[in-house]
Amino acid sequence: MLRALAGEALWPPPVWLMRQAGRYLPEFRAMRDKADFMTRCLTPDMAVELTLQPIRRYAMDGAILFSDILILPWALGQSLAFEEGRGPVLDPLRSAADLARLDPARVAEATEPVRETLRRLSRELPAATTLLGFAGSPFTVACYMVEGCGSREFGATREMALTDPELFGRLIALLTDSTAEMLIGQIDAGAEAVMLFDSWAGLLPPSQFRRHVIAPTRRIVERLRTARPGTRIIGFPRLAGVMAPAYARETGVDALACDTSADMAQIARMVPDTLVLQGNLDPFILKTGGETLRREARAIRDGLRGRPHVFNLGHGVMQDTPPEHVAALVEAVRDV
Ligand code: 1CP
Repeated sequence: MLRALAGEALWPPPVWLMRQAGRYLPEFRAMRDKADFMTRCLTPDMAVELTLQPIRRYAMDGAILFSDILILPWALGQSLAFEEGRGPVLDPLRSAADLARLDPARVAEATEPVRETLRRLSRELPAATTLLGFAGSPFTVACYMVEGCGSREFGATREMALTDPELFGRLIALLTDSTAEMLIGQIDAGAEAVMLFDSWAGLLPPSQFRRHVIAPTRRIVERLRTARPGTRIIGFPRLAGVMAPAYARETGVDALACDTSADMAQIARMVPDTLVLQGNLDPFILKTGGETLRREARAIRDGLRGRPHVFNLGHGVMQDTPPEHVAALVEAVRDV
């Protein structure tokens, strides 16, 4: 996978899946009964085990650190809990006073268990398996911080961006710096490539997309390139649509992770040949399985033959996906 991320067109392409460690695996559910989600993220023994589960079963080419994008707000000092059936709940950030309570100086120490997890993983993983670190992008992390929970619209966040651009801009700047620092720490602890998840990028109109998605991502990429040259960076501006090629060109990421809605062949024509594409099978097709799964997976794979590609889904594995469908997908991608 590192060779593909460096721009080599490999055949067959390497494969890993977003949310490959998850509730669809019985061994994941067994661990879930033992400790709450934050404990699982912040206890290296558990996080290592959860990261390795899908590697043992499917020999994926990439192992993504078991953690969450919301560990950063928690490390900055914002309260965070994952409630059953509700997802993440944070103390909403709505004012300059709320912002002033965040403390970037806490992040390095608070995220030490994550780096310990990476150090252990880099010892335990097979050499051919690429260890991936990650973070949320500043805009997506800000969505949860301002809103205080998950949402379809993130109305409070988008309203703050428009009515108090100074405050919102300071939050984005703080997240940009902390994210770059945190990722440098992950790289030093063994992450061989990193992915930036911008799950809510597609909510923004073009002007705001440039300001809150492209510009901060470009700054993070520049910081990583200066501090740790050679690190491969994957960007995932979910639902960015026709803005995705501009995102790829202007941020300087090595790889563009495409969501389910993207026509990969069309995207391929809109970006430089050297840009690596990752994606983008519909997780619903994976869940459904059967001949459609094999046909659709191979259509994506075959359509990108000859250019650098990392096979993945367009979003995370759904929790009620039969584990044998994941095995069938990996087999379909690798069978040439
Ligand atoms: O109890 C549980 O098992 C909690 C479920 C869970 C898991 C397995 C959450 C809560 N996060 C995770 C792991 C996770 N999250 C990973 C680990 C590696 C892997 O892919 O296997 C990663 C990379 C993430 C990233 C993440 N977290 C994103 C970006 C990707 C995406 O899905 O768009 C987002 C938006 C989150 C927030 C989050 N964390 C958890 C939930 C339920 C949510 C979403 C809340 C919402 O609906 O908005």
